[in-house]
Amino acid sequence: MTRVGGAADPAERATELADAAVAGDRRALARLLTAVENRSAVAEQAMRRLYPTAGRAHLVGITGPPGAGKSTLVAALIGEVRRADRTVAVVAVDPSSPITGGALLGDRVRMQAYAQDDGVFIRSMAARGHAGGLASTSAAAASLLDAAGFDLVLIETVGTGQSEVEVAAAADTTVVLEAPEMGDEIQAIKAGLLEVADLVVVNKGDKPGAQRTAAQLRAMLVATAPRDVAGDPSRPRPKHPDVLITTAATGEGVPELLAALDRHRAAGRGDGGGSAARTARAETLVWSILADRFRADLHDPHHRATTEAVLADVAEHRLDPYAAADRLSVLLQGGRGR
Ligand SMILES: Nc1nc2c(ncn2[C@@H]2O[C@H](COP(=O)(O)OP(=O)(O)OP(=O)(O)O)[C@@H](O)[C@H]2O)c(=O)[nH]1
Ligand SMILES: [Mg+2]
Repeated sequence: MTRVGGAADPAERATELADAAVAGDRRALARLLTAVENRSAVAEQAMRRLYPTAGRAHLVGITGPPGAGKSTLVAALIGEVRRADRTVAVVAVDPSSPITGGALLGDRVRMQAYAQDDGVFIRSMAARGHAGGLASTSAAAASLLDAAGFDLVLIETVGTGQSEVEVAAAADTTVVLEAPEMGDEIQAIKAGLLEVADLVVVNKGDKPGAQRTAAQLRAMLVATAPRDVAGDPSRPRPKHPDVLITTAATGEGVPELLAALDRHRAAGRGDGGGSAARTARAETLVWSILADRFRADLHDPHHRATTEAVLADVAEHRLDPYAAADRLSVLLQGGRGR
């Protein structure tokens, strides 16, 4: 018997793993996600093979400050999705930690309930490397889970400012989670979070202040509602997110949340609004690949000495950064097509 994924050549190995993952082999799927995490050649080959078959799943980003209850809510959502006999994959992407990948660890026990359920797949991942790593890791993982046939793919990430924007780039629907009485957090979400939210959820509805927090958020959303930008396809569609209240700990409000997710999905499909999000995601994916390639080329042994000299000139103000970019792009064009 040949071991799945035993091939040495990345393309062959990716083909084996991809086909096995699509056929329902969860260990093969887990290995593909490890490859995505490591940005390995296997991940690239698997994406080449599977991306054309993806595009069916509803990709939902769930973000918000630490401790707001994202993982608890995800666990409750899994239960709700399974009761509706739909399948769900969860990827918790940790933007900071290169090792623990542990955004879901706190909920090990709750998630353990689904260990034997083939309709549920749960995975923590670390987003390594440069800016944009979170978006490209999330988007690639989501595409593979999509191709593997899950109806819903939930992407949990802790809100740290930039990360909301990045997770939004990987999702059809972005849920921003808040908890009552988070004080200064309200200011933080004002800046970045609300802009990317398709749905705002105040969790811990059992705590005092939940209604007040929801009312504050609603007022804030009205005050900052974007004006409709007609006829400019390059501008994202203005968002008018609803504010829901959930108590993830008991499941209260979770059926309503799933219904709201389904409505958002249906609306995006119906009026073509979803295609702007999909085009933005496509740009994120392709751009991160181009950026990786340029960076790799700059540090390639053929070019490293020149790159370092040019960067040193910029650092010492002997050369302006635009002139440096001109010089390096000429260099790379000469070196392309290796
Ligand atoms: N009272 C109450 N507590 C909740 C509720 N939902 C979650 N919690 C608690 O809030 C704490 C944090 O929950 P998590 O689900 O781990 O929060 P998280 O947003 O995933 O946290 P990070 O992944 O660390 O960013 C835990 O102690 C939960 O039990 C809720 O609806 N009500
Ligand atoms: Mg969590």
